[in-house]
Amino acid sequence: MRKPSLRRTCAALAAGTSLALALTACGGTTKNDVKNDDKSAASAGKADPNAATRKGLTVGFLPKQVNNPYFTTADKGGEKALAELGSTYKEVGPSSATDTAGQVSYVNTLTQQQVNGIAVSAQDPGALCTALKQAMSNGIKVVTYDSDTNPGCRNAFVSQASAEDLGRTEVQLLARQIGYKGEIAILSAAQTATNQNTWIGYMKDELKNPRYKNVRLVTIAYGNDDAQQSFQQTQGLLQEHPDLKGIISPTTVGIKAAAQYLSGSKYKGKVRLTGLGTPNDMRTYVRNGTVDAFELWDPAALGDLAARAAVALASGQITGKEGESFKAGATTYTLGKDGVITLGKPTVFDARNIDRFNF
Ligand code: RAM
Repeated sequence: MRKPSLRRTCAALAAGTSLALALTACGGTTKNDVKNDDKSAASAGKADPNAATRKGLTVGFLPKQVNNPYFTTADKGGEKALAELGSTYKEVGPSSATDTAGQVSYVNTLTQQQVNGIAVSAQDPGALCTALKQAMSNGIKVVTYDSDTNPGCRNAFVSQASAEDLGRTEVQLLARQIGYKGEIAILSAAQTATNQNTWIGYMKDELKNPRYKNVRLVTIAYGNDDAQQSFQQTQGLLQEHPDLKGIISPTTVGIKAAAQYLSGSKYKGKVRLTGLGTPNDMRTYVRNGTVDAFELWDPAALGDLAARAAVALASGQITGKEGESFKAGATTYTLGKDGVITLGKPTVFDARNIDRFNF
């Protein structure tokens, strides 16, 4: 019997398995072979902070959700940075924040297209791991931004702010608004979202402090970063917990929907709401007294940093190890534990400063 030719075997593999797997099995077409002909630090696995910034790269942005204004702003920041660096931006992604299979297939497509870098906000920490490892083994540099995967499944994580600060300050903001007394609830995004779950972990820890002895977290609801589901979840929270005094929604989609619900209900101004929102989404609700204060970072600056980190990785200036540094615009960033790069401190918005911001 004749042995199948390598080409035919590979064609069959490509048709029957994920293309990323086929790429690895069928050497000769992988990015490693095509592009790793340089002797840069990137291919040697050692960072060279003085390596030249490579141009002509392609970085694919894969947000949790493409039709979420927060990600539109973040990814525009990435696009602008890549244009400045002489590289190319592309964006792919699902329209639902609970489509982990969709995110996996977008990673596989980017791998197949042999992009140089992927910047991804993970809907689920574990679901993307195999596909991202496949991308990395094909020479693609992977940064997570906004929402991380497991540290072994990417080169670096570009974090919006300290997760601990975000979790604790949201509890502090709400507790102050309800006079440190009463039932509170959390309206989160997807149940699997790494970023929200990390922040919620710190919120629970903050609540252990005796100063919150009269504050009780009664439940966590999930609106899946869907406006309608988040609105209905808010309505459900108030029906089930008529004594509720406050809600924390650590998602731009959730806080907007909760504010919309509260402002049209008898709870307006009585049930306090804080969390993470964009000033443009929340302006109406701050002006009409539904919301006192909430916080966020600049999403465009997060996208900008994700793009620059991907290019620094592809240029060999960093490899993802703790202690390495790279320049992003005028600022030098140093990688922390597990390859975490932190953008900075979030801004708290209230009636006094909200009109100074436009995003
Ligand atoms: C939503 C998403 C995103 C989160 C922001 C605060 O847009 O869940 O991941 O960082 O809210």
